Amino acid sequence: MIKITTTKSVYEPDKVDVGIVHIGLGAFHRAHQAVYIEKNLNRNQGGDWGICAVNIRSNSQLVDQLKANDCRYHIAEYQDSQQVEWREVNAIRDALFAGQDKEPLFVKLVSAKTKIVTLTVTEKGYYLAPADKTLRQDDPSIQHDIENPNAPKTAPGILVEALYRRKALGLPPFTVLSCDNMPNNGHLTRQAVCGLAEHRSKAFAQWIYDHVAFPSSMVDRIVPAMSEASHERLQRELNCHDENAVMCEAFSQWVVEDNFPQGRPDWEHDGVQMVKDVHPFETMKLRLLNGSHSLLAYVGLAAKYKTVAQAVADEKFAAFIRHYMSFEAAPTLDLPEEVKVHEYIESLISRFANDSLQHQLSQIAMDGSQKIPQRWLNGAEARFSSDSDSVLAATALGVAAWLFYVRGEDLEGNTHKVDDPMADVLSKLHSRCSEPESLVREALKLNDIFSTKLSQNESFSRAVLSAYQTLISSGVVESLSFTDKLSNNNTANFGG
Ligand code: CS2
Repeated sequence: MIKITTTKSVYEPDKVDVGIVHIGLGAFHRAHQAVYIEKNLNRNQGGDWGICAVNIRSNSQLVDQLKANDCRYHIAEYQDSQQVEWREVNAIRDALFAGQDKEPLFVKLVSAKTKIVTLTVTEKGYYLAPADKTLRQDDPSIQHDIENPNAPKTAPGILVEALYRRKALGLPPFTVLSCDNMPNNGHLTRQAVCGLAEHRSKAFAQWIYDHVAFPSSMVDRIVPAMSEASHERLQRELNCHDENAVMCEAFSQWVVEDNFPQGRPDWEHDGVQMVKDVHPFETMKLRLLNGSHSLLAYVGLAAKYKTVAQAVADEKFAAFIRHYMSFEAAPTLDLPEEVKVHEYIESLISRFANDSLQHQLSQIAMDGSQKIPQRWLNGAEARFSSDSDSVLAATALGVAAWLFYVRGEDLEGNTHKVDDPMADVLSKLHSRCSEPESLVREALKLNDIFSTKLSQNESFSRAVLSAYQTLISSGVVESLSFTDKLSNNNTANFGG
């Protein structure tokens, strides 16, 4: 029998003021940030830090559904298939769909009560070139925002216009907190916002630079997209009839740079780690957790696995990501003092094994061009800078499997959709280069993804080519066999 613990909201939702506007109302926001705010409001019996959650592009249906229920919903936090915490959440006090008409959103953003704007718009929502993280001025949506600054479409454009209006009204700026999986996400958000603001005037961009705080944060909780199957499961196991419910793992972590000039919730009492420097936490999580996720996604899909739990249940895959984390990624990290990397790695493997989550590999495989630089390539580059002859077989296999995945067709001729802003470029690459040699050579020249340093590294190119050839000619099992050989040699040298 499954053990269910129930946690209720204990404050009066009507007594909560909205101090945070959140852009990107998806499952992750509802199961992560909103839960921290819920704990805060529960502990303080309400307060000024309720959330107005907004979608700017898609999913107006979720906004309507939430509003129909006074924005109250539930989270099912699965420790494993036997234990779940069922939590009521009232932290989202208002929801908005700002599709064509952004004015109601600007009313919120320009309110004196709004002190913080948080973002989960995914990597591509910042419009930064994946490899060098400069604003993609030539992107049609950014072009639109440059030409129509008062009616922007993108998140950076919305922030620029809102800050412009606040400045004109003599209101202090809000703090902008990115909650997306990017290294230095605060700095990158500022880069996108200031890069766009420069088109209004250099002086305004400088004002943002000088007066707006963009703290960085590391977010962590595995929250698969909700599917019909997960809703049915919640109905069956928890008798849940909440169409806005979200299911996730029990683990949750949020590390936030403590830089909020307009004030912030007293989050440190709700399990949020408020720190001076988030960078060591971000790179650790991105390269170890997300890096392994992406490896499991591309190599796992090539092996016909569907979920993360299925893939890590295969010993060869567990050995593969253990090898990647221990010998390829961990040595590149400047770890937070309190972290014992060996324990962190093992805890990730057991989190991945949580089979209640049904976390689809195809979900993780989305937007690879935007993800792999910070997950695999920055670490690889760091390794090559300190030792140009490094052997990064797992990373090379990841790149090869990604390259194979973006072909959109497996070896048996079954097709799948490649959901990626660079899908067209990648598909044309495959049509142009039918031979592995030219394909790998041309792929590594995509400097939106691969830095020149990496693409010019001979041993890396050779490793990717050899991994690609093995993958397509001998299959996944043979591709993974290198971990047996290498781990035996390496175990003795790894201190953990
Ligand atoms: C995943 C992440 O979809 C993905 O790319 O790697 O969403 C991952 O589940 C979270 O970052 C975990 O904190």
